[in-house]
Amino acid sequence: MTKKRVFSGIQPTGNTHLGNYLGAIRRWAAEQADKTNFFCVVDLHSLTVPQDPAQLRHETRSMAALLLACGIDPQQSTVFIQSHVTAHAEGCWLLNCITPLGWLQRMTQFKDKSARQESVLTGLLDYPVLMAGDILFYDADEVPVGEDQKQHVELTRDIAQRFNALYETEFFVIPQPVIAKVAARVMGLDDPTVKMSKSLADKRGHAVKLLDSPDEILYVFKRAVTDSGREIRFADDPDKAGVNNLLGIYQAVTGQDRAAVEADFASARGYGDLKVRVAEVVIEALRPIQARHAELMADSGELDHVLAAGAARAREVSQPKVDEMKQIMGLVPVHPTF
Ligand code: ATP
Ligand code: LTN
Repeated sequence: MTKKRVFSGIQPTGNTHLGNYLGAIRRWAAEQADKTNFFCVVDLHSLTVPQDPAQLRHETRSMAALLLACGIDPQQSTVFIQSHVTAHAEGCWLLNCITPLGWLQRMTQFKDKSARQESVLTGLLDYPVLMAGDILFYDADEVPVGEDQKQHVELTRDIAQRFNALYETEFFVIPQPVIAKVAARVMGLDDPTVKMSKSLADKRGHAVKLLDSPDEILYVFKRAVTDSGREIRFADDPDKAGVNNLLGIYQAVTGQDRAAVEADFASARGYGDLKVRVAEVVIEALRPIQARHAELMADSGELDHVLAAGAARAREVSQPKVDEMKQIMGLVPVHPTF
């Protein structure tokens, strides 16, 4: 049986938070063994909003180190930096030329992010086309992402189907989004009605960042917004969004089912206890990740080697796909003898 192909990406914009870990990275690591995996630090996507060059360079390496620290194994998965593989930018242009503008203008993330910017860059609008290329140039069957990226994967399917229809081919594999059942949408601790987000994580109290100190994690959880009640159980009630979010984090970290989680808190004395207990399990889960991250960042050799090998493997897969796509679209290939 051929293995399923998996592609996913994460932006190196710093502030990697618990939502990114529980909704994405941890699952990539947990499910890598039986699949052919490509995990990409999508630095080109980060350029769609203004970045400080030195910081972007640092965050890109730090993000790659974090993927390894979270258990992604370079023996089982190809880990690479998007800009190291030119097929992504080259192929994105080709996809741009078959993607209707209206499809991009409708994207929720574009509407949200552009509303927050004074000046909106063209790249921000084009962001989902670059992402479609990431997925399609690897013939990915599955794209494990958080709930917020589902629309982009659906757009990827539309772009692939449009290409296949226009050129009467089955060239592109039509990928499926794979969304977690637990922690698909970790909410902000300061406001449980918005998703925990890197772009809001500079505000203290919004997110638990994977590299935060134990003291900071405890501080942020202790200040988490809840409600005026005392009952600690999952509830289908928007007023309970804060408690649901804390219980959901606890559930995802401990791997228990809902009933076991509620039983753990049966004798708790109010929300104060809940917050401290959630903080404790998160601190313990992040401790080994932080230690391994520090080790990888202190000695760049291992990381550089993994990333160079990852880029070489990623090129082997994606460049022939983009070259074939150019031919299908009518571009003249370089003559092989010159
Ligand atoms: P931003 O909100 O600034 O766009 P982000 O927090 O969504 O950034 P990304 O790098 O875009 O971070 O996302 C990496 C992965 O984490 C994606 O698969 C995304 O779906 C997932 N993810 C992001 N936020 C959450 C969240 N709050 N809960 C669960 N998964 C999330
Ligand atoms: N847009 C995604 C990151 C991303 C991605 C991808 C995810 C870029 N390319 C390809 C899955 C597959 C995000 O913001 N989380």
